[in-house]
Parts: sequence; structure tokens; C-alpha cells
Amino acid sequence: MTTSLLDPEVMVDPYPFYREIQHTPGIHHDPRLNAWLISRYDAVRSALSQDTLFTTAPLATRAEPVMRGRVLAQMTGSEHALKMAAIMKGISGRILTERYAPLIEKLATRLLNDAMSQDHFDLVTDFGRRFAVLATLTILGIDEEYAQQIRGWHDGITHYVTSLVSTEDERRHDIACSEHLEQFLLPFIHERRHHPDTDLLSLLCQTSNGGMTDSEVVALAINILLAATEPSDKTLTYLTYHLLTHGPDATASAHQDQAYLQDCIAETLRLHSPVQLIPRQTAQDTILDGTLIPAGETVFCLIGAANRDAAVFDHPTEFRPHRHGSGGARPFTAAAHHLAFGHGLHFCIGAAFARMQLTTAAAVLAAHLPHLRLDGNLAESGLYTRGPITLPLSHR
Ligand code: 2IO
Repeated sequence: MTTSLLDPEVMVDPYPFYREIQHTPGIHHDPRLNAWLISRYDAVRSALSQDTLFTTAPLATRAEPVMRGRVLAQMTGSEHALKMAAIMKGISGRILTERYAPLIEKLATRLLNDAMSQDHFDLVTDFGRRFAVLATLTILGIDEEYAQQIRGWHDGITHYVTSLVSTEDERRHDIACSEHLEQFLLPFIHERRHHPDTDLLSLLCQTSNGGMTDSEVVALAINILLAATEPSDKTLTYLTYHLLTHGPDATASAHQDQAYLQDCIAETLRLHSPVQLIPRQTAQDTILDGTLIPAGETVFCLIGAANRDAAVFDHPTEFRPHRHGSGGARPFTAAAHHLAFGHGLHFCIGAAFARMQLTTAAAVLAAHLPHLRLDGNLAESGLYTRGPITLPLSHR
């Protein structure tokens, strides 16, 4: 019997294990991780709503060393409100539609044309990964020429945050990556303090936003880099896979009908949630689903399991875009039914940006899908964040 997220068959396909523990009463204790796995939708939602009982303490060891400081999810109260507002200013409202949407569209078009100039290409390595990093650098206001370098550091930092087991050598390498990135960012920060622009880095530097120190700005910049980049190509690749395997009607509708395309994105986020788990720690002895979880224990809220809970979603393993309504914004707000952006106090603040970015890039992709076909198998990896590592495509 499978008992741990670390069992090899779970990496290949975690969903049977999620279902198994969902159907067993109580909260599953993972003996190898020494952590509690919350898998049912109601329980995950309830844990994420109770932010003083289920705290973000695990991020102090899992994230802080490579973020060079605390990330937004570790903050509460006025500090949280102030820094959240500073970031929101740079990624919402008119700046999103008027400044960033055209840039993102241009970027997606250029990168996809580059990828498609080959007879056979890989949507992950030839398009998605490049797109994800460059889209994030666009909002941070960092020039494209640095993308290669930053991507290497980003990969190390992501590895540190999202691996469930790692070696001493790996951790050393990952921390070195974050130190390099910090040293790279500092001169940019100093420059933006004197010559602010409208990019996020400039906004974080402005004293009106609480007068953050260099190291606070570094931590939030790395936080944004990771949170915006890591889920983006995963979602676009899964979306493409769903559309291509759903028959010609799906690809045609996705191209012609913006509302349908948006429902497809929401359904992709539900069915293949790029962030599969959210770590928390109990502040005191807590009873959840009839199980006593002692104070100070690590719990993993399994988003990937909750979003396929049959008690909440009909035919949970099927791709059914229409379940999300009709192209409204709701699945990308705190009122969302699925939990792909989390829930409660630390609901993803980039959700509106994600919606714009994903719909814009998906529209560019959708225009070409009728002329593309799968040219091999989708391969996936990851348990914290999970996504395709390759999706081979070719022209029809
Ligand atoms: C960056 C995991 C991609 C966040 C994290 C240490 C904190 C926080 C999340 C998301 C997505 C990333 N957690 N974003 O789950 O900022």
C-alpha cells in the first residue's frame, strides 16, 4: 500500500494516492515526511481559512534561506497589508490591460513564431519556459538580456523551495544561486531608488510604500520571480495538451470564443493545479476531520487532491470547461470554487495578473492549434509544483 508522497509511484501519478487517502476517514499521516496530508476539499479550505491556527511557519526553513528574507505569505497584519498593496499597485487595473497585455501578447507571438520555425518543437523548452521567465522580467522591469543568467538562479531557488527531499550539496548549490541573484538585483534596486519607473521593482523601492530596506525589496522581488514564473508555463502546456486531445471542436472554439478559452484555462488550473500543495504548521493542538493534529506539526494542504474531490466536482478527472460558467473572472478571484490560487488571507495576489497573462498567451497559442499536432507523449514531474517537462509538437 502507498503511504507516502515519497513512494515512487506517487511521482509518476499522484492522483490514485490522493483518492485513496481522500476515501480513508481522518487526516493521513505521512510517515516518511512526518507531515499530515490534508486531501479533502472541505478540510483544505477550512485549514487555509484558519490562518492563525494553520500558520505559514514552514516557509521560514523552506523558503527564507533562498528568498534572502521573508516572503509575503509569511507576513500578517499591517506589514502584510502594506506590502501587498505596493505589489498590487503594479499588477492590477489599467497598468495590467494597457501596459502589460500588449507586451505579453508581443512576447508570446515572437516566442511561438521562433519555436514554430522548426518542424518539430517542444512546447516546454522551446516556448513555455522562455515565455514564463520573460513575462515575469517584463513586470519586474529587468531587461531580456539577463534572462539566461536569471533562469539558472531561478531554477536553483525553485528547487530549494519545492523539493520534498534534497541533499546537502543540492541545498548549497541552491543557496549559492540565490546569493548570486541577490548580488545581481542590488544594483538595479539602487538605480530604481533614484530613477523610478512604473515597473514592480521601482514600486517596491518607493518610500511611499513603507520605505522597505534593500533586503526586503530583494526578498519580495525573488518571491515575485518565483511565484509568477513557476506556474505559468505549466498551465499553458497543460492547456495546450487538453485542447489538442479534446478534438477539433475544442481547438476551433478556443480560437474563436474568448469566454470558452478562459473556461478552459480555469479548468486546466483545477484539473492540473500547478501548485499541488501548500505547507502549513499547526499553532496548537487541532482537530480536523476527526483527527487530532498536535501543535507544531507540518501539514500539507493538497490542492491537487482537493481540486479533484468527487464530493465537490462532478466527474472530477474529466476536462469539462463549462463547469466554470461562461468566461467570467470568478475562477481568478478569491471567490473561485477551485483552490488552485489557494484560499483565505494568503490567496494568490497575482491571480488577476495570471488571468491576463494566461488568456493573452493562450489566445496566441489557440490561433495556431488547428495547424499543430501532438508529436509524442506528455511527460510530467514534481509534487509541490507539478507540470509537464516535455510536450513535443509538430505541424499538421
Ligand atoms: C514562493 C510555490 C510557485 C508564493 C513561495 C515560497 C510562497 C508562496 C506559493 C506560491 C507559488 C509558488 N507559495 N507563491 O505556493 O508566493
